[in-house]
Amino acid sequence: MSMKKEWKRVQDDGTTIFRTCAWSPPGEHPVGWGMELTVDAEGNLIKVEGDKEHPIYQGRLNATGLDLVEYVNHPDRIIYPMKRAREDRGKDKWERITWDEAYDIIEKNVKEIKAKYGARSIMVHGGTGREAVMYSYPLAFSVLQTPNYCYSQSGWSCYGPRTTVSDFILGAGYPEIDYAGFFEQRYDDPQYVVPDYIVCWGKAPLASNPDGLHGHALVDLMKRGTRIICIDPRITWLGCREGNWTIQIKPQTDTCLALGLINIIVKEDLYDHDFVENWCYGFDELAERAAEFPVDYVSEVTWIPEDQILELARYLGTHHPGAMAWGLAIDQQSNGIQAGHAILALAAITGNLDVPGGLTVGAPNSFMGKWRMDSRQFVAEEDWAQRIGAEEYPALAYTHATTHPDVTLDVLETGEPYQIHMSWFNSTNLIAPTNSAQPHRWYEALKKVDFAVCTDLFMTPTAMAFADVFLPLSAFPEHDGIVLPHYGRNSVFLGCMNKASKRGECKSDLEIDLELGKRLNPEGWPYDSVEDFFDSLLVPEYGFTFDDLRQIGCYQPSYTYKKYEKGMLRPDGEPGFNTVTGKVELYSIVYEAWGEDPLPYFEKPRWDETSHPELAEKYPLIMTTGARDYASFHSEHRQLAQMREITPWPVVEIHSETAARYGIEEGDWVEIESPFGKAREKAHITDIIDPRVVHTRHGWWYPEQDGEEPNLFGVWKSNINELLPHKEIGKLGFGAPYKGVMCDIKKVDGLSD
Ligand SMILES: Nc1nc2c(c(=O)[nH]1)N[C@H]1C(S)=C(S)[C@@H](COP(=O)(O)OP(=O)(O)OC[C@H]3O[C@@H](n4cnc5c(=O)[nH]c(N)nc54)[C@H](O)[C@@H]3O)O[C@H]1N2
Ligand SMILES: Nc1nc2c(c(=O)[nH]1)N[C@H]1C(S)=C(S)[C@@H](COP(=O)(O)OP(=O)(O)OC[C@H]3O[C@@H](n4cnc5c(=O)[nH]c(N)nc54)[C@H](O)[C@@H]3O)O[C@H]1N2
Ligand SMILES: [Mo]
Repeated sequence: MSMKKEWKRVQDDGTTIFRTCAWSPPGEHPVGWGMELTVDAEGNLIKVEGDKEHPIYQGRLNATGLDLVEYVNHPDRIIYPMKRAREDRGKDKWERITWDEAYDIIEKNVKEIKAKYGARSIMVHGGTGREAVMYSYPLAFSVLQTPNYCYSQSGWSCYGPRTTVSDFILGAGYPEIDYAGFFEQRYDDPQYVVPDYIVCWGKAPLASNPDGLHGHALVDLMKRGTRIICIDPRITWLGCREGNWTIQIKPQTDTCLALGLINIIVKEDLYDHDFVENWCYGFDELAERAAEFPVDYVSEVTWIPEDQILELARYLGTHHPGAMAWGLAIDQQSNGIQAGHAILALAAITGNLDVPGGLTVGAPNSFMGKWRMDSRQFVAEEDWAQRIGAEEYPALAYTHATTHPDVTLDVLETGEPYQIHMSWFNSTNLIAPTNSAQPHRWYEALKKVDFAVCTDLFMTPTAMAFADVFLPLSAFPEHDGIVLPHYGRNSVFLGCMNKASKRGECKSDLEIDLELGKRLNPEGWPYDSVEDFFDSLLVPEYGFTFDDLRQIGCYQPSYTYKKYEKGMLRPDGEPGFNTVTGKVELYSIVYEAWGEDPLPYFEKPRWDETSHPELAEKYPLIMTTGARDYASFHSEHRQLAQMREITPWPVVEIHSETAARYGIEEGDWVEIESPFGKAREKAHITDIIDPRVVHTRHGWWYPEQDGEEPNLFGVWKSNINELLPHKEIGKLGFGAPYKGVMCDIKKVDGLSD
């Protein structure tokens, strides 16, 4: 497959148009938007357009992508390396330095800290799947050679539960909605079947385009007759279009609903006998467990009327094919592993795995992922064994090459079993409030660290609070790279990122890894250049070079359905799935070995009126948080005038009846309080939300405010993660209630007193 236009086209007016695929920034998952960037003769980005020849996007872009020119050229961008004395942390006393000086300071500190306390006393903090996600693990493992890479979200509750469930129940990566992304002819490919339905279960892909999924594909499919079924406490745009459904659920009760649906489908004999008999393990045990979930009980727990539950179960059991996609809201529950397990079981027994128009099951793809994980060889064995949280949560340690987030905070606070002396913040603004729950505790604990580095594009509250050295990052139009939607396990294409524009002395994550790697661990970094690095990974896997990819722009691999029948999913080449039993494990052998219940089960929400009736009067509402907003990616984009025009303030969504009861009107400032903390957001009165639930936004800070301590760009004012508990996690260490904690609200006079 090849793109038609040249990747670089010089115009008569002296400008140049570059074809490229985006990763981050402007802050996104590896969606890989196809773009055409116009750059003037001095190398400044002046225009962005969608690339109509891109097979997936066909010219469409998201809001933050369209605002790329403002982002890239923003005057607040940090474009030179800087340092600051340790006693000046929290003060705007930065001094410009050269890259060599920055690397010298880092090298000296790393060597001293390693000699004194060992490599494990260094911690790299990373965030979600921006471009850095590929390069920050190797930064930890083969540049700094520490075992401690920390993703600080309590219970690793984004993608952690989903990928773990997928690994052990299905023996593959997170299965994705089949939107014909693998086919050049897309929806017209003769192998493809348009799904009868897509369930967006705690997932809102139009705003989120999560993990590489092109959300707009759902609109394409609606136009071709697909019914979208949203299971959500809020009614979203997708959920209220004609023919689509919204099943309004009480937050954090999804496992109960999934088991209730399985029960009806089994009892009414609506399941796929052929798939269950040949390819599933533990059906009878699952059916027995599901029988504990009769429809009246499920209705009481989930707030969904009984007739809706019955109608939904019968619909799923009698319509084919269908894609059951479970999103972040399923992970962000203490019961997240069980919720994911039950939903995947539902997709399996209705015969929707690896079939056209169902869920795609990715064949293993080692590109980049293998290199990233192989970098662990540069961590000493004794250090690896002492990775934080590995002893307490072996399941998480086995599936994720990271520390356990909640245990990490405990270790930072207590210094036991060992102290952390150096932090590197790479792609996380963790107090902002994004990744961490109880950010104030992380803040207090991280202040104690002897030496800290932050890499970012803008000054953030996190960098202002902690960093001694700040390394300025290039945006994706400013460097070469490769974008890999779905992180390599369901990748519908490989996209080429072409360096088009330039700002200051910014460098990419990969360039920093390469340059610092050559100083600290040359054996791990034998590549002469970024291009040499990509060639060394591309050629063995695909047989083409980075330059070849540049020419074609984007490479789409092919896809084979029903791989389990053809011996294409297991390393031994036998038919079946890559699990212990070779089948989809409705009953999990691995969970059993870890001391977890092998079947999905339902646990009450940890912090609601059923688990804490004594607090029900004080906190009568349930807060869900962080449904994605078109105009931001987590804590990014608050500096951008165009994005702030769309979303000027953080808003708390409140039903009109609830607002009337509290005397709150549209635009009032509201204080939201949970048993764990308080924050302020502006009221948005809307009947899309259940009257018993409020929805708050996350990631808010105010770059326009004073950045110095104690204000830190107003980071504590709308810090919704202060309301979330620490360590309310599932048994295997995964899942935390980011989207469901009891709360109360009151009208206040402003953002602060
Ligand atoms: N209450 C609540 N909190 C949540 C959520 C929620 O739903 N509710 N969602 C959670 C989820 S799912 C996640 S994954 C986390 C995300 O949390 P994080 O990923 O930690 O997000 P940010 O705090 O925005 O930090 C990212 C920083 O990286 C910088 N950056 C952007 N692009 C790049 C790049 O290419 N390389 C590098 N090195 N840096 C870059 C940005 O400027 C920004 O400062 O937030 C979580 N927080
Ligand atoms: N623009 C933008 N895009 C993003 C991000 C961003 O910050 N901004 N973040 C990225 C990241 S890291 C992630 S993980 C993805 C997440 O993206 P998605 O998986 O789409 O998840 P969310 O948008 O957080 O929430 C989806 C829906 O779940 C609903 N919900 C809330 N609580 C519950 C519940 O208890 N049960 C059910 N069934 N539904 C519930 C919400 O109302 C919301 O409509 O988005 C990614 N994309
Ligand atoms: Mo996430």
